[in-house]
Order: sequence, then structure tokens, then C-alpha cells
Amino acid sequence: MTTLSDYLATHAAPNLASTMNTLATASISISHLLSKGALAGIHGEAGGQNIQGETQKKLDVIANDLLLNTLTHNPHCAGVASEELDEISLAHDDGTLLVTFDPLDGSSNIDINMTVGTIFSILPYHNSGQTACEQDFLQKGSQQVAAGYFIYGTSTMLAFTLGAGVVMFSFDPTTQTYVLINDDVKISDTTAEYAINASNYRYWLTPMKRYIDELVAGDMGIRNKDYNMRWVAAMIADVHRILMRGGVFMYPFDTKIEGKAGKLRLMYEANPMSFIIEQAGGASTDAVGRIMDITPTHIHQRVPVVLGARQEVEYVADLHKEHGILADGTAV
Ligand code: FDP
Repeated sequence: MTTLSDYLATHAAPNLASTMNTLATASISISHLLSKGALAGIHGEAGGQNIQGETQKKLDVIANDLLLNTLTHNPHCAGVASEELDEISLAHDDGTLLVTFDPLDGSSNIDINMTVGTIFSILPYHNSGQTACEQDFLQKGSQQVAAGYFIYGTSTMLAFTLGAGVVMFSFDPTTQTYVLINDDVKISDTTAEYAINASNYRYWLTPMKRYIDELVAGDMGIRNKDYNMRWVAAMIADVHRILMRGGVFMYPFDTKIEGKAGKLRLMYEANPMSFIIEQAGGASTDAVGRIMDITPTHIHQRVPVVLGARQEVEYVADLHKEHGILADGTAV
């Protein structure tokens, strides 16, 4: 039986191992609160909005505070950026790592007792000895030294990559430790399952409509095969399913809200999930280029996302190319 601490001691540098253990400690507190549910007084709205203009749930705020407090006490952490905070939070000038996180992904699932999770990304801090600033966080996803998620489902699990494959751990409530259950998670290049919020169909670009039309036509269309659709409304759960049994996940460019290039956040959701998916053998794109090659312009940037089974992801990108679509949704 390999625990998370054992694994990190032999697979990660001490600063990274320490930061990952800190994240795990915070996740266990969040998991405990979730398992108490309404009895812990965590349901309902917090009464505020985040920088994205989204209504914050009580647990968004609680999870954010828990992660923030534990991370800023870790001497290796130079700064933290959270989906729920307008600005970065400073930790230790001598730290060597920066952490970004979505404390509670899938917030709309909290009050209905469905799956939610915490997504994190760890970046190198290149100016150790100086106080970190937002610019230090604006690194491409390809610079991540680690990324992962804690999923609070019927059981609590952890999946992460340190850049050499993907590993998965399951939380053992008896010993209060994460235990390794898969040391080489891989996903298939092909699939017969997709995840998308199809109610946005009328706002999509032509190539995305065409792609979904093909899948919906199933064995009566050019695909000659039936597809199944699943949508949990928590990226973490949809991506976890893809890691477990394959599939393709999409939150594409849409014209629903002018000026918003997709719904998902590059630094808190798209980059960490892309790192995991690529390390498991899949692919990830904004439908035009590789997500992890995007240089962020600000910490709360949004991006269209298509990730999972390599063949499907490449096919979607090819359709966009064929239609001459650029990353901002305009035509060439
Ligand atoms: P949420 O805002 O509820 O935290 O982060 C965005 C996200 O969840 C994703 O996890 C999820 O895939 C998506 O929003 C769901 O969006 P829709 O409600 O538009 O389906």
C-alpha cells in the first residue's frame, strides 16, 4: 500500500512534495465538510459574487479560505491565485512555487449532493527572494510542474501529474490518508462518449454544430456509430469519467455572452485538466491551438475547451481549420 506522502517522497522534489501534501490536507477538511452536508451549514449562497460575476456558494468561500490558509503557511509557496479571489494572495518571498486553484469546481452541484471537486495547478516561481506579482503567474500551461484534482464523489479521490504520467489515489477514511490505486492512468484515442452542455447549441460556431450533429446522427450519419452523451455540470466529474473510461469533453466558444471566449478559466481549470489529459495520452485544444501553449494575459482569462480522446479532439480542431475559425471565434 503506497500512501500519498510515500509516493511524493520518492517522486517529487521536497518543495513540490510539501506543497502537494498541504493541498491534500486542505482537501481532507473540505471532504469532511461535504460529507456532513447540510448539517455542517455549508449549503446555500454566501451572499457575494466572485470576480467573474458569479454568485458564490458558502462552500466556494469556505473551500477557498481553507486552501488559502494552509498554502500561505507553506514556506515553499510564494503566492496563490484563486478563481474566487479578485487578486493574487502573497505567501513567502523565498518560496519557489506558485499555486492556482479552483477551490470548488461544479458549485451548482453542492446543494443537490452531487459531485464537486478542487482543481489545482503548480507553477515554478522564477523570482524567489522577491515579492510575487500577477505577472509571475502568467506562464503557459506547458510550464506547470504539477496539476491535479481532488474529486468529492461517492468517495474522495485524487488524480495528478508531475509531468511523467498520471497517478490516481483514493482517500481512506479509516487511516485519513490517500492511497495509490493506479500508477499509470491512460485514456483511449477513440471513444463513443461525449460531454457538452447541448442547450448552448444555438450559440456555437458552425464547426462545433457540425461536429455535434455528426455525433447525434450516430449510426445513421457519416460516423456510422452511435454515441452516448453525459453532462455532470462539473468539469471535474466529466474529466474524471474520461480518465476512467474515455470520452471527449467540450465547453466550446459560444456567442451567449459577448466578449467571453468560452466559460472555463485557463489557469484554474483548462491548463491543469489539459496537463492531466495530455499526460494520460489524450489531447487538449481551444479548437484552434494547444491550450497549454497559450500565454495568459490575465489570471482570470477564459478559454474554449475541447479535451479527451486524441482522435476526436484533433477532428474538432480540423473542422475549425476547414471553416477558417480563429481562437477568438472570428473567421480567417
Ligand atoms: P461551475 O461554474 O458550476 O463551478 O467552472 C465552470 C463549471 O462549473 C464547470 O465545472 C462545468 O463544466 C460548467 O461550469 C457547467 O456549466 P453549465 O452550467 O453552463 O453547464
